[in-house]
Amino acid sequence: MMENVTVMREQAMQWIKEASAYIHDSFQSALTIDTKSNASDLVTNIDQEVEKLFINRIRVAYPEHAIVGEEGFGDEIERTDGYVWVIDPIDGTMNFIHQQRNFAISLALYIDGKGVFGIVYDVAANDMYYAISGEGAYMNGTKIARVEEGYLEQAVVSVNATWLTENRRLDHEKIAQLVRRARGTRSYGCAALEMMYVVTGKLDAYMTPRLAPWDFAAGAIMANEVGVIATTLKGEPLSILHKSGLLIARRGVHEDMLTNYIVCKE
Ligand code: 2AM
Ligand code: CA
Ligand code: CA
Ligand code: CA
Repeated sequence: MMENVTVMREQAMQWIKEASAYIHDSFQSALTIDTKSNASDLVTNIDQEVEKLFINRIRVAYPEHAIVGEEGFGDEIERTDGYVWVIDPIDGTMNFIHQQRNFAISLALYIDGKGVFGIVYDVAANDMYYAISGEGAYMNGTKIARVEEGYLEQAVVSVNATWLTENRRLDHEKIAQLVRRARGTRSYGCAALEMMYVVTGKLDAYMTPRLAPWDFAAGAIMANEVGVIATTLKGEPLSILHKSGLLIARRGVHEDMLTNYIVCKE
């Protein structure tokens, strides 16, 4: 089984390289841009084509596996039984469109609801992050060190600026207090990469009010391998069946933010 997992992970990385080459080529041609739930919820033809590329590859290699992808070309699942691939073909679509950087491919395999491996690929920087459950996490082939406990006063926290205005889900005045106490704040607009920055110690925490399984499925496996805590904003475990908020942080910072600053209104 372990051998099999390694083969599958290597195969998935090949598909990611293929998808990356396709995305790089797309920089030469015009994008078709549409909106989804609101004016800043964007999708391009490349998001859709890259998702189809992964689904085609997985269907040929593993026809019996389920696939959950953001753009809807995969399967709808209600249970986590068996093999489930969870894919975000382009995480950070707004960055992809406006900046051609700070976006990623996120791909994970779960078996019976448990993370087996997760891969996040920073397409513009050519950084490959992956973890196999129980075997550690790697960045560009080098093992990532365990992330130690920390303190909010020394923490760089990634938050979205919209949180500082009136917010339906969180108490924005508490978030303002958090921002004042932290050493600094950043905002990158790519959930999978922000998770990788916490996993590699470049950020100490990242919080966001609403993500989908394809945003955090790979990152959660990476976090687990280095001792970083990833939960919902209520401190509950993440599930590949449900959308939820996300708080990912090193020990100490996670507990402090959860108990003192994150007051969920719903
Ligand atoms: P996406 O680019 O794949 O949609 C910043 O917006 C981060 O939040 C990105 O990782 C983005 O993923 C994610 N996100 C999740 N749900 C979103 C939504 N409804 N609109 C915009 N971004 C969303
Ligand atoms: Ca999207
Ligand atoms: Ca996403
Ligand atoms: Ca996406």
